[in-house]
Amino acid sequence: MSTPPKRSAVESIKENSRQLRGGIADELARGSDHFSDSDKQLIKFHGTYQQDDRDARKDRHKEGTGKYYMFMVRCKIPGGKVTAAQYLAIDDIAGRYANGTLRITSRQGFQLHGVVKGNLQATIAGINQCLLTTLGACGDVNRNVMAAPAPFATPVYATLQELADALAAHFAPRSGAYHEIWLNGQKVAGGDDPDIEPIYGKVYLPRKFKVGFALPEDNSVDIFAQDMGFLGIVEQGRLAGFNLYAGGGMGRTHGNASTFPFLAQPVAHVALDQFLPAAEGIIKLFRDHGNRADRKRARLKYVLHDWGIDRFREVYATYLPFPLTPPRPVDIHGFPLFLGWQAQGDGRYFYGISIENGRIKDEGDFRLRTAVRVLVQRWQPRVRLTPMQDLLLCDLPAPAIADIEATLRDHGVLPPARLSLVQTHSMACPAIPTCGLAISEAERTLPGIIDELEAELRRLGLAQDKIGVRMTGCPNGCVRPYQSDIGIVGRSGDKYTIYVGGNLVGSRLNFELKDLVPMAEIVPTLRPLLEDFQRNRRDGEGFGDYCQRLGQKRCQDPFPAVPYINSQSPAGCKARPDVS
Ligand code: SRM
Ligand code: SF4
Repeated sequence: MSTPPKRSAVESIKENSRQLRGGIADELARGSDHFSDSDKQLIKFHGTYQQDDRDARKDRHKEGTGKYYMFMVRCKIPGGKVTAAQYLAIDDIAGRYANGTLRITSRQGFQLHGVVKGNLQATIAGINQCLLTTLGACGDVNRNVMAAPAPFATPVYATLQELADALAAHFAPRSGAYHEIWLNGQKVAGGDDPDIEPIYGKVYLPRKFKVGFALPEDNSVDIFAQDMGFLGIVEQGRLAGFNLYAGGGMGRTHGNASTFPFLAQPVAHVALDQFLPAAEGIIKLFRDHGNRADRKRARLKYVLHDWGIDRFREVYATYLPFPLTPPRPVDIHGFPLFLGWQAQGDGRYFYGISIENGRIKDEGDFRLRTAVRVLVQRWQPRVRLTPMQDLLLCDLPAPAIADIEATLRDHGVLPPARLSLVQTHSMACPAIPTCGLAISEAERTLPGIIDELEAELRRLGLAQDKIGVRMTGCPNGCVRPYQSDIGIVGRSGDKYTIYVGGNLVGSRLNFELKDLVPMAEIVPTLRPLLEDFQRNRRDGEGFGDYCQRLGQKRCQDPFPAVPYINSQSPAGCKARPDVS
């Protein structure tokens, strides 16, 4: 009999942690500026990462002063819903303890950066005081549950949000460690937590686990990138059930071909009242069968990939208290951003503000953070954070319309011209200076690349095309770059791998166009392909669709010789889905 592979070091840290306590409380009391290696792993389950200021590394190394340690704190916000009071509280904490910015994440959460260890407890306690939490925002547990964020007053959208809340509550870690350490044993948010983990046990999950709720016409949560996705099936204006997807994930490691991005696959159809046992079945399957030896291959996607869908379904069926029903044929076709004004359907309106790379900040004449704070104070809207790192102000009366636009304009947020479509459809991860895994820049450099791309698209008459660009500072894929029309992934310092051929709804993976492209060459590398797209696209064909039609080899040819095809779609050619 072969011996089972040795479990990874993190497994022992979890097992010996007394349900996530470890030495965190002692280390906080001791007052050094950082945590030990094992507690550094455990604090993730509490919603915080130890980082260091990477801009300061060189100088501090020269001075011999060591790293400048600081912490990222992540809030778990199911469906991206915050009240006006919560928004203002987080804004206040960002100013008081962090670097004065709020970062909307690609999973509808908030992150604060630059918190020093001495302020960590006050930051996390402050977040709980406003009835938000950081518990389980990171670590080997169910992470923030995403849901289509639009506040439409319809039973469908409302139910999606309610179910996201119920699922988040059901799979939240139940250890009392969080309350003991950060809230001095007092339970402020949340109810009675017994100090046991009925689902996770002592070693929690093999790796992180992510869930999203979407609709065929609203896949803004990118259901294909989730470990588990619920795609709503609507009958007579109400949610009747779901197609359950499993096994999506983006992360890959350069030079390790056994790691790869993978799209979630439809596994079953579940009735509305079966959604929780159905979810529990997938999570338990992952708990029991996920790889606990190699963290680089520990995600659920590798179980599904290695087994194949048939065996996955067979094993999954043994975790279900009802027979497994096959998924229904459903076409996922919409990816709305909801920027600008929209009617909610109850006589009120919501307003979507595009936040470049999710960073809410004041910088010179651009005073976005102040503008949003003023508007939230004045109109007391519910606020929703979107999977594209944008922000929706909800429940507004008609008179708010003029005031909101004037306030954004006065604070330099609304430019004289409309934001370009390529900008509003782009995202970047934080990367340098905060992310310890970044090998290249992303958030700080994407705006310049977008400026250059905008000029190119204008020149080619393509400014009205919705082309999604997603940029990350390493291959982990934190803004889901492997599904977008254009993906730009940090490779080594100022060099990137460029991918093309995805689409806005995220229903297929893109492919490599070119590796090791210096940052200054990114737009010039795309230029011939954009020119050819402009000349030879089919009716309604998006840039990613066009690249997919051409195929990787011809896209990699600097001057792809595609025969000119006139603007009539050939019979049977499906126009691009509506992605307004
Ligand atoms: Fe992520 C790790 C930021 C969404 C895949 N991610 C990290 C860390 C914590 C770096 C670290 O481990 O030290 C980054 C912190 C950077 C910083 O300075 O803030 C980080 N990830 C982010 C955020 C903030 C990106 C953003 O621009 O918004 C997103 C936070 C979401 C949230 O609120 O929970 C974020 N990360 C994602 C997504 C997208 C998604 O979930 O839809 C992915 C791809 C989907 C997936 O999980 O496969 C993603 N992050 C990763 C991975 C690769 C995991 C893997 O399976 O290989 C890592 C690395 C790891 O876990 O070892 C990672
Ligand atoms: Fe960091 Fe890489 Fe994620 Fe960007 S993609 S935040 S560089 S881990």
